[in-house]
Amino acid sequence: MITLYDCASAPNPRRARILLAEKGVAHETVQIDLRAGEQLAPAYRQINPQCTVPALRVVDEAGHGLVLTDNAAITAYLEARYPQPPMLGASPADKAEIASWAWRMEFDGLMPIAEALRNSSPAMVNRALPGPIDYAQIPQLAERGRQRVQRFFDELNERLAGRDFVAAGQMSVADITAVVAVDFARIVKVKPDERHSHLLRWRAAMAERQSIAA
Ligand SMILES: N[C@@H](CCC(=O)N[C@@H](CS)C(=O)NCC(=O)O)C(=O)O
Repeated sequence: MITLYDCASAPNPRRARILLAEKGVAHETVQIDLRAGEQLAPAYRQINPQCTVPALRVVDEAGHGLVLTDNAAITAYLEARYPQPPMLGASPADKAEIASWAWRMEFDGLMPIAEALRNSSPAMVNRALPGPIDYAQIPQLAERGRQRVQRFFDELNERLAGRDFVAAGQMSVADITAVVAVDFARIVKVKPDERHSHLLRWRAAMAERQSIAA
């Protein structure tokens, strides 16, 4: 049995949700209310001491369980156990290209959005980083984050000129992270505009996929 600890409004669990849907993996979902601080409460801490979502609990027929506490582990596990369709690439070169672009989508996309949001939102005072430790906001990081998100949109748009997918000519975790970042950027008021025609074409094609539309 597979259980996803999720939060419907948060970007990182959405990455795991899309991956599970792309691979057609049956699972149960438990919502963790991040706004109410449920991730920090003792019950969830026991499941994931890092106090973050997503987490994936897997229990085999013999009752042996494991808990995967971040997207990297969830992706590695699901790709190994459900190889089709491959989301990390098939050939060595494709795997390398996808790994490189997936990291860029995370580092240049998701992270600056998180920096911009977490260092400015009144609801996140002292919660500038996820996890069990409280960290104070640094307003300059919010400003830098917003600049980097704008740059991310420009770079992603350039990358998608003449391409249907971010990497290796196939749907992959690089597209998943990119879609999640582009959509979540709204929270810091950065949106693609008419200058981002390649990005908008790609996003419209992604919307046709049930995993993304859900
Ligand atoms: N490395 C983790 C990061 C997960 C993460 O940062 N999740 C956020 C939600 S998008 C979270 O749990 N935040 C809890 C908090 O803000 O206290 C992953 O990719 O799975």
